[in-house]
Amino acid sequence: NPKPRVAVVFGGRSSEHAISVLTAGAVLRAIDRTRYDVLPIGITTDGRWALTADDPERMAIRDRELPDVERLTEPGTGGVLLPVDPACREVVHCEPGSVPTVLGEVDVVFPVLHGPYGEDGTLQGLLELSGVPYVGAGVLSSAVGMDKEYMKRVFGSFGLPVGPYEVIRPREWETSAAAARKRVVDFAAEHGWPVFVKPARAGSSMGISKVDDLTGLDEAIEEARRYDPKVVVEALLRGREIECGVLEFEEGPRASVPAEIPPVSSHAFYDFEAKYIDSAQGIVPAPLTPSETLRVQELAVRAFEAASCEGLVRADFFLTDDGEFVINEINTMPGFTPISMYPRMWQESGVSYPELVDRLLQAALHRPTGLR
Ligand code: G1L
Repeated sequence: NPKPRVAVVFGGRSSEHAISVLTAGAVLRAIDRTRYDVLPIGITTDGRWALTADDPERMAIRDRELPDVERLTEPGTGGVLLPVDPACREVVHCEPGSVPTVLGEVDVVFPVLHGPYGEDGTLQGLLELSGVPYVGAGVLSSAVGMDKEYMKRVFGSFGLPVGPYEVIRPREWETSAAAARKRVVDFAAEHGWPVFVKPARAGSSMGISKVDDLTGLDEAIEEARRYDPKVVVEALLRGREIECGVLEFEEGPRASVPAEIPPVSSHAFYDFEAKYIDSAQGIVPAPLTPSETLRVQELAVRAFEAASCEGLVRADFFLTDDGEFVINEINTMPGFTPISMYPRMWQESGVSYPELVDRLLQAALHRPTGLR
C-alpha cells in the first residue's frame, strides 16, 4: 500500500462549521500529495455527508464570506452528496448516526469536527468499530477532554494541580436545588466570588456565566443546563493564562514551547472570534523563566499521559500569583489553522504546519487498531 488514503472529515452540525471547513482547507493544503492520497468528506450543517472536490481554495474566506459544506456540493464544484444511509436509495436527508459506508475505502481518518459527534469520542467509537485508524484522541481521552468533571478527577488522581470546583448533578438540581445552592454559597465563602458556572460537557464557551453573588446563581445554572444537565462551578483563578502543546513522537509525547494568552480587557472570556479568527491573542513563546517553562512542559506531558491521550493535546494552565501552575483544561481538538495557538507553538518549537500534519498521520497509521 504505497500511498495511504486520508479521509479528512469536516463541517458538521456545529456552531463552528465554518472554522472546521477553514481548518480542513489548511490541512488539505498541508498534506504532501506525493505521499498521501486525500478524500475530503464534508458534513453539511443539517447532517448530510458529501464527497467534496479536493479544492482548498474554496475552503477559505472568499468575498468576506465564510465557507460551508453546502456550497462545496453545488453543481460545478465537483462535490456530491453521499447516500450514506445504506437503506436509502435517494440522496436525501441522512440522520446523524447513520454509518458512513465510504469509510471502508480509506486508510486513515483525519477528523476536523467540533462538538457533539466530533470531539466527544462518539465519532472515534464509530471509527474503532470500523477498524479504521484515525488522527488524534481516542474514545476515552476524547470523552475525558469533553467532561470538565472527569477531567479534574483524572488530573487530581494523577497528582496534577487542579483548581477548586463543585458539581451540580442533574437529579440534585431537579429534586434539591436548595442544597445545591447552599453548596455553591459555601464554596464561594471559601474561595470567593465571582464563581464560573459551566456546562460539564460543551464545546467552546457556550453556556458559561460569571456569577458575582447568589442573586445571579439560578439563572447561570439554568443557562448552563441548556447545554448539559450536569453543571460545574469553578472558582476564579487569578493569574496568567499559559498554554502548552503536546505532540506524540515515536519516542513518546513531547511538549512545545508554551504560549501566553494576555488578559482580555472588556469581555469576560474570549469568544468565538477571539478564539479562532484573531491570531493576535497569543504570545509565543510565553515570557516565562526557564524553570517555569520546564515546569509547565512537564505538567502538560503528564496531563497527556493522565488522560491517555493519543496524537496531540493542548493543555491550558493558570500561573497563579504565587508562582504555581494549575491545570485548567485540556483540548484534544484545539484550534488547528496555521495561525491557531497549537500550530504556532509547534512552529516556534521547530515543527512546521505540514510537518505537524504528517507527524499526526504517521502516529495514527502506526497505532494498532482492532482488538488487541
Ligand atoms: F486530528 C487532530 F489532529 F487531532 C485534530 C483534529 C481537529 C486537531 C485539532 C482539530 N481541530 C478542529 O477540528 C477544530 C478546531 C476545527 C475544532 Cl473546532
